[in-house]
Amino acid sequence: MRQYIQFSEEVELAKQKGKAIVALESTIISHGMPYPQNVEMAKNVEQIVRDNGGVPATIAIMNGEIKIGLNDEELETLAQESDVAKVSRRDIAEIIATKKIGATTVASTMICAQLADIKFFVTGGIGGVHKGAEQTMDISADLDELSKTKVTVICAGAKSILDLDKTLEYLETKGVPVVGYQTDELPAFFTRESGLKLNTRMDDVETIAQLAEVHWDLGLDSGIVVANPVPEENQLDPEFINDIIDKAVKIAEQNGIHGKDTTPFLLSEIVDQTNGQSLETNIKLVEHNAKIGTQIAVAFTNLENE
Ligand code: PSU
Ligand code: MN
Repeated sequence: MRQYIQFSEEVELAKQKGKAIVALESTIISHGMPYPQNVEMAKNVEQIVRDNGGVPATIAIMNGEIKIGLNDEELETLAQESDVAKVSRRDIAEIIATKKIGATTVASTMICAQLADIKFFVTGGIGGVHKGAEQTMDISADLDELSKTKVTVICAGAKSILDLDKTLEYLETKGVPVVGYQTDELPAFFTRESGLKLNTRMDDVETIAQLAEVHWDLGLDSGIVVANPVPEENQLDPEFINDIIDKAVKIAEQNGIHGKDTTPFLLSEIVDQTNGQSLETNIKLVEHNAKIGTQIAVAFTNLENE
């Protein structure tokens, strides 16, 4: 078989040394945030992973290869170029075969991480069941991926651009553990609470690492979601942001936005409508996820070496 995976030097070295590697996605860079905040965020988050004892592996598709770990030039390309494809499971083969540039979503980053034997992945928010899914059938491929790919995803829950209730129901049906980190509720990305109680709460990173070890030891071959609420001082007022989200959802409907364009459209509409306030919160929560996610990955590596 052809070789499809290309490790950066930093990640290659980390693999040899058995260090905790943390995967990071690139759709958040290319389609989730504006330039130049997107590339600044990407670099900061990588540094936070290093500062917490891990090694960052930002993932993207370039030159017919899956890149595990990117250099500054590659990050800039993803942040600036307008023709970067948004790559989910469906698109991986096409973008590799045609040698286009692709930014990976949660679903495809999980796939690439598993191929590269990386078990922990930090992002902002996961995709989910969209509002009105009864009509549109718009359910993110992220959820199905979580049901069958062995990667723990550390996020700040999911945005209330989604139907969070149905998103949790879907994950329950698929047998995906959703762990609240120091919270009883599913965090709603910009806000710490959604009103939706979680089945599982854990207050320290070691216990989460143990859960992951047991889950995978037993051959329960799914992903795991760790929901880590945005820090108190960075959260937005729920009424303020939910109002804006509702408007954004309506505008998307009126403009016939659908398929893979929906989430990026809503994200950029929300940044505009909040005059960038949502962007600041978004960056802070990813940074916080990087810290906690790396601590979990390091705890897991320590367990493996016991
Ligand atoms: N949610 C966010 N920010 C993001 C995304 C989701 O708050 O950047 C991105 C992630 O890459 C996620 C993708 O995997 O959007 C989901 O897209 P869709 O809803 O089309 O599956
Ligand atoms: Mn969708």
